[in-house]
Amino acid sequence: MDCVPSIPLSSISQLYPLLDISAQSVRYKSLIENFHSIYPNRSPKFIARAPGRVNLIGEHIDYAGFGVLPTAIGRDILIAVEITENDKRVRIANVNGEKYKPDSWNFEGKNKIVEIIVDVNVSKWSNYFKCGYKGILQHLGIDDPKGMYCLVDGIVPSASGLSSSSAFVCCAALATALANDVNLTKKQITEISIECERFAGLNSGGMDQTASIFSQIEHALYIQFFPTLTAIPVKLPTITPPIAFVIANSLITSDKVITGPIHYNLRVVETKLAAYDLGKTLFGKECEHLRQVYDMYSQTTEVKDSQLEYLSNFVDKHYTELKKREGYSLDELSVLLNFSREEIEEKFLTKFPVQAERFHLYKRSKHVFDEASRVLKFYEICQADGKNDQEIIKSLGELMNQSHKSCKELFDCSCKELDELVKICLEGGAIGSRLTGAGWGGCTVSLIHEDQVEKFICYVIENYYKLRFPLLTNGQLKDAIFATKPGSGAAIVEIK
Ligand code: NG1
Ligand code: MG
Repeated sequence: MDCVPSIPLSSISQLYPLLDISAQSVRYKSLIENFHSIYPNRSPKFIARAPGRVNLIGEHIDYAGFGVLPTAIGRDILIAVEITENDKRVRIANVNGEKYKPDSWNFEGKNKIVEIIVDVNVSKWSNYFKCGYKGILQHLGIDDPKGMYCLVDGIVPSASGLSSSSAFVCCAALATALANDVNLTKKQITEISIECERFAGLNSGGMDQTASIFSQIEHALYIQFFPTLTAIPVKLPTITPPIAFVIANSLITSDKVITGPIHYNLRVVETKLAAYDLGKTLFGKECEHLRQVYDMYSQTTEVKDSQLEYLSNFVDKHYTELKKREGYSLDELSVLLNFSREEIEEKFLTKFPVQAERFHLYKRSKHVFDEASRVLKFYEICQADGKNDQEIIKSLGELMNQSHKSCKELFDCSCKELDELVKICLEGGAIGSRLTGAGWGGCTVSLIHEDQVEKFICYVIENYYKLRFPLLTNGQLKDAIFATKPGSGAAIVEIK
């Protein structure tokens, strides 16, 4: 079920609510002024906006096919756009022109669309725009696109697990669709954005793009990928005192496109290898991802509640019996899966480059089943009425803590600074704290009573930032640690 009605994009005010920009009107105004000075005699026709997200729970399980629970944050990407009929050139500039240099390219015919290439080896900021642009043109077979003048203003911290990349891809897709006057539903825009962000070299799941497009103010989003993409808004529990989420950046940057072969893309492959092994072992069938293993198992049992737990226990038993809790070399995998080394490379390791000495099937699959089960519990707690407030917040916090432990110990996607930051956050009064996003650096998210946010932030500044990054200015500190409320998803601002 698509829980948002399929309205054509032309009904933009229904699909992408026209923003109340009063809170940020200075930023919008200055974007327009900047536009005029960068592109003299031109005026933007609209501003597309797409937010970053913070994942509350459900890490590294979207690409394994399991549901996740993020929420949009207030920090977003804006793209001011003017359209021209005179040529098919795209010009893109950034308000932070020092750091992000202008770029432009020509559309040279439908068959050459692949050449609007996103060169993975050159880590260029405009690549993400090209992903969204190329995705829309390719998907719709547009061979006569409009020319575009674009100016970008992004305030989602980059390389920190808050999804600046997906916000940018979604925003570019939205801007391109609108500039070319095409009718697309939210679900279509999301699916195209998911698909086309992979042009940038990461075999990513779909959580970030869905959160950026579908989020609703004051709600988290329960996103499922099977049997089809759905996004259900989830009201977070209203308790006394109210709860808040604080994002704290470890300030260790992790550029996943660069480290993809040893981190992100490798994890995707490890979960797929585990799915293949478990599918064969349990049902004699080839499974593509762990969700498929779960679905097959569901069909064989009446017990609906504890299926993930069963599978989690099964991987314990299975890899203990095989004496393979510590992973497989390529040669050992070839024995396990009954493929030659070449077949394994061909089937699992070529689509996106991967480098590894050992492949951890046990630890990754165990994390995925346990984390999927934590997401369901988190979602259920949010929906349950009448529970004692203290009990609710304690259970949510506990699930977040377990999630971090599992990311650290089973999924190996934390780092020492993130672990230290989580520890400090808990000492500073957080009820739950965990890394958010892909990890290996980037941000943590902490659950906290709203009335303690200020004290909490001071504690973390004293004990993390002042010690590790003593030279940070107050402005930089405000960017590094801040409270966030579930914000709204992508939107369009018409400029009259
Ligand atoms: P971040 O860290 O925000 O880029 C990435 C993936 C998600 C998800 C998380 C881990 C992309 C675009 N996003 O998020 O799909 O797998 O890691 O849960 O690669
Ligand atoms: Mg990203």
